[in-house]
This record gives sequence, structure tokens and C-alpha cells, in this order.
Amino acid sequence: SAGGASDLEPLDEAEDKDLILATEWCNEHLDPGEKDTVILSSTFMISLRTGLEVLPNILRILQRHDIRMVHIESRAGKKKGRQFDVLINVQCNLTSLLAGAKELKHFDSDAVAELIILSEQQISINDPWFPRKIADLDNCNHLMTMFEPDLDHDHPGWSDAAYRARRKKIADVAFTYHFGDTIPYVEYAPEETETWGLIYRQLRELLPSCACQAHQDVFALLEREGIYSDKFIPQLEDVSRFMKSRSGFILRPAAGLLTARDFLASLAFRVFQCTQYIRHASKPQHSPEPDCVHELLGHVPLLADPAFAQLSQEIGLASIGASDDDITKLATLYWFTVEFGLCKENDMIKAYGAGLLSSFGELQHALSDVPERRKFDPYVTAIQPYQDQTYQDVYFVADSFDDAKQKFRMYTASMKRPYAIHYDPYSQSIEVLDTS
Ligand code: NLE
Ligand code: FE
Repeated sequence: SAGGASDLEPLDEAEDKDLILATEWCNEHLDPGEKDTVILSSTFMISLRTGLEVLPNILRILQRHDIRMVHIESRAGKKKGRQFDVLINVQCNLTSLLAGAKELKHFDSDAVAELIILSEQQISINDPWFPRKIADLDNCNHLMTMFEPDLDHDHPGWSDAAYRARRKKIADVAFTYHFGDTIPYVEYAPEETETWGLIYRQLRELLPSCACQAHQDVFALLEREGIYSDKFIPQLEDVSRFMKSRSGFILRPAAGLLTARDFLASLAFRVFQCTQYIRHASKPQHSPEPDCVHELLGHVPLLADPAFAQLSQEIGLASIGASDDDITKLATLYWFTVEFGLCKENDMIKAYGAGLLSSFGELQHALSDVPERRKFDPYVTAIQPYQDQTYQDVYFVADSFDDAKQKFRMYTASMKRPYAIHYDPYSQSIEVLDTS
């Protein structure tokens, strides 16, 4: 695109040399209107006077400014008085880049000695990459690092070095996994199996009165076939085979929470990104992040149900090529339906959200008098703010499962898209139908 003079706002702090350079670079390369639309790929080099314990704050700043982190590494500080240099590769628009960099520079001068923006490079214009065929999901492993026990002081596993090491070892499987590989078996330790058993028995009590019928039906089948029991943690490969035979969905191992774009794209191929480690034993009743209990007890039964599988794939297909704004809305809809949805069944309210069906604490809370319950309407639900630390205070109730599906379809049909796409189940690939 044509460069030249532009009206990008001048920065108020004259000493922010890097920000000025970044702005100048963009003045040369971008038209003024592109500062919110063109996605730039940049690297921040942050020199820390302190240790890495300030990283959670840094990551939160990036997240707040919609700065997507694609890679992070640290090394011993090169200059005197700096303990670490942290290099973070990010992708975001110019407005976010400048606002995020500015906040990073000033948020804690005891910790941040220096921040340098190493490079800016235009990577795409309104045209996000997406997987075209199922094997391309090998590239969809961009992690969100919100709840890493290594980074987050509030994480129940923070002070438990053995837990952190164990979990990292299990998660590492995901980085070397390729589509088509057998999912490696994990030999779970007795304490891990104990945590599983405790949660399993608690939930088993609650499911008949709290879970929607489809979940109960598949759950019973999984027990009948000997795949589920309170005695052992099921292996993902066995579960994946079962799902495939019921609904065509398969599992692939994930190291943790993925970005919404990557996670949703996988659903388009009927692939579910699945963690394999288990939550910390100190907090069995609720985990803020996915773990194998959540995936296996919450998600799997419904993903093995053909009608629910269809809805999940449709959410995924709607996300392909969507704008960042639409991805956020779809992720919010996913949150309040697939994760925390309630629906009516025979005049009673039942849970179909996996985040409820895997947490005996929140399942009881959701159906109690404490939270607010609203009617599911995708246009309202898609913009409802939420938090992911503890129990929700609002839930959305669909008239029925089918009703949720119909409403969701109407919603996605009204989304503006750059092109139409078609999923070909025979080649497991996405075709772009050029409509322009
Ligand atoms: N809160 C859920 C549980 O405890 O199983 C996990 C939710 C993941 C989004
Ligand atoms: Fe989940």
C-alpha cells in the first residue's frame, strides 16, 4: 500500500524513542486508516531488573491491548543490573502495539529497565491464516499463557514444583504430535488417579439430576463399554476412537489453553484440542482452566453425540477467516453455550456446558438460586463480558438444545465474511468459494 505522510497522532512522551521509531516506520508503510486493520508482527525485548515473576503482569497487559503473543523466550540479561531479557514475538495492529508498548514501559520501573521494539513487519491485511486441511492443525498450537503454574502466582500448582514438572512433561506431548499419530499413553500416578476418582464419584451423583439427557446417555455408554470408570483416567487415544465411531469427532493432545482462533478452527474439522494433565489435587471441585477431567467428563460425552457434534463443527466453520472482532464474539458464544450453557428439558433446567459438567462445585452453583439466569439470545450473549477465574454469575438458558442450534445458525448466517467456505468431509479440507 502507498506510504507517505499520515495523521498518526504524535506521542506525548518525547523520550519514547522506540515508540516514535515504530510510529515512523508505520507512517512510511501504512495508510492512516490501516492502523487498526493491518496486523503487524513485532518483537518486544524487555529487560528486567527483577526475576521472571513479573511476567504475569506483562502478559496481562498484552492481553488487555489485544496483542497476540506467538512466541516467548528469556535469557540472562545482557547489560549490568538486568537479570533477564525477555523476547516476545507478538501480532497486533499498530494502535494496540503502541498502546501496549507504552503501558509496558511505564507499568513498573523497578522491574522494567528497558523496552525495545525490535521489528515491525506487515504480515496480513484483513486476511488471517487458517488451516485448509486437517493436517494443517499441526500449526494450530498457539498457546494462551493465562494460567500456567510457572507464571501465575494464584495457580493452585504454583508452589508445588513436582506438579509443575509433571504437568510440563505431559503437556510436551502436544508439541511433537502430528495429525494421524496415535496419542501417546500417559501413565498416571496414584495421586492423579485418586483426584480423578474423587471428582468422578461426586459428579456421578449429580449427573442424573443436573445433566442434559444426551450427556447422560453417552456417559452410560462409556461406562458400559469399560472406557470410563472411577478407577482409572481414560487414555485419550481410546476415547478418541470411541468418539470417532459415534460422531466423527477426534481428539488431539493440546499443551494448554489455545488462542480462540486456533481452538475454534480445529472444531471446523471435527477435531477437539484436548489437554491430558490433571488439575492440582488441592482444588478438585473447580479448575479455572481445562484439564483432562474437564475434557473427558465435560466435553467428550456431548462431542460424541451427533447433534451436538454438528453444532460444534458449525461454530468452528463460522470462525474460519472471521475478523478478530467476530472471533471474540464466537468465543464468547462458545463460552456461554458449549462451556457454561443451560437448557430446558421437560420443564426443568439442565446443564449441557462442559465447564459445569466437569466441576461439581460450579454445577451445583449454576442450578442454585445464587446466579442470574437469562434466556439465550446469541446477539445478547455474544457481547456479555465474562471472567474465567471462578464460578460465573450469569448463565444463559436455551429453550432446548435444538433451539440453541437454530438461533446460533441465524446468528452466524448474519456474520459478515470475506468469502464463503465449504467443508469437504471426504478430503477433510476447507474449500474457499470465491464469491466476489
Ligand atoms: N471449571 C471447569 C472445571 O472445573 O472442570 C473447567 C473450565 C475450563 C474452561
Ligand atoms: Fe472446555
